[in-house]
Amino acid sequence: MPTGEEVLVRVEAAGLCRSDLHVIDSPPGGLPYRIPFTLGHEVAGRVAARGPRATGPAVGERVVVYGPWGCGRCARCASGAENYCDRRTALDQELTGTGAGLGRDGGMADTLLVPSGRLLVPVGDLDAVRAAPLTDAGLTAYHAVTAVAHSLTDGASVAVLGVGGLGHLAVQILRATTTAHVLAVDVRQEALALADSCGAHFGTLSRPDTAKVLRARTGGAGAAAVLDFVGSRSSLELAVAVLRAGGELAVVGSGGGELTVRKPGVLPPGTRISLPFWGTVPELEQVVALAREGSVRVEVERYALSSALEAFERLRAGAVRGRAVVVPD
Ligand code: FEH
Ligand code: ZN
Ligand code: ZN
Repeated sequence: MPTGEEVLVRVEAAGLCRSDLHVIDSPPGGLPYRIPFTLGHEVAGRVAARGPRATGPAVGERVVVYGPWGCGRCARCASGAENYCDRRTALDQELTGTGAGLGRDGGMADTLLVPSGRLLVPVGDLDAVRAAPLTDAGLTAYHAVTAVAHSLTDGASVAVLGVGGLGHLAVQILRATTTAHVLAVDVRQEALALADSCGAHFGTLSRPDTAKVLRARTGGAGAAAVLDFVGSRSSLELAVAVLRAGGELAVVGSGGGELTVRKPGVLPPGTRISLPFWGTVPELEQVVALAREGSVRVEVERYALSSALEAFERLRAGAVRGRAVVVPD
């Protein structure tokens, strides 16, 4: 039973993420976490019980769980930016783990014990299977769009590299919150079809001439911003080739690619680079609001929790359309 500020959530859905595969594939001692722990950092459910000092949503309320659990006390956490908690990067490593399902027991289970009600966002009547991905895929995409949004004025173009679990939501968030011309790139034709259904203005397969094709779509100046949800060598090379001078590059994907930052070098003058990580509680509230108003809709593949390994293999093979979500049996 929950004690103090803790809240027990009965899990209704948990999304799968490539970061889960990194955890699964890590060699012994390769994780900054004590093992074993339960996976699942993208969770929706219903408040089942609250500790005596708990705050936030009441018992019975339907919620999503903010995944990056910080110390709750530093300046970053006080502003809701627990994704950038000062104690997570501090040498003393005061925190145990990154959050739910990442060093702490997560939501690929029947229940999830959450340290505080400050980490819960009410979702009203949003379907849990479509709400869970808002906490990671949706929130990370929203945070990345926010990082570059100031450059997306006056019909500027933005390139979205990778239209998977995060990219398809980024397209919708861009269409709902900016006037940017959205250019989508992926290696799969079905992903481009998804980008089109999400509102992308243009989509193209990744080919040797993609930079030229995209630059032509921008009238030659290049994309004011590039959101790279792949982060591979080839996606970063494409990003550099299509960026407008004075543009914004947000590298979100952990695809192992590298970029040399040097002057003079491959990056256009004035380029600003960000490495956005997850998002903040206020941003999660914004993403939930966009979903509740119908501006953002997660494309999901639903699996029983007992079929999670099958879902992970489809994710590993790049075969998932949108986001894979498991539901307790
Ligand atoms: C979690 C932990 C570490 C790196 C990246 C992630 C993302 O899946 C969170 O969105
Ligand atoms: Zn994740
Ligand atoms: Zn903190």
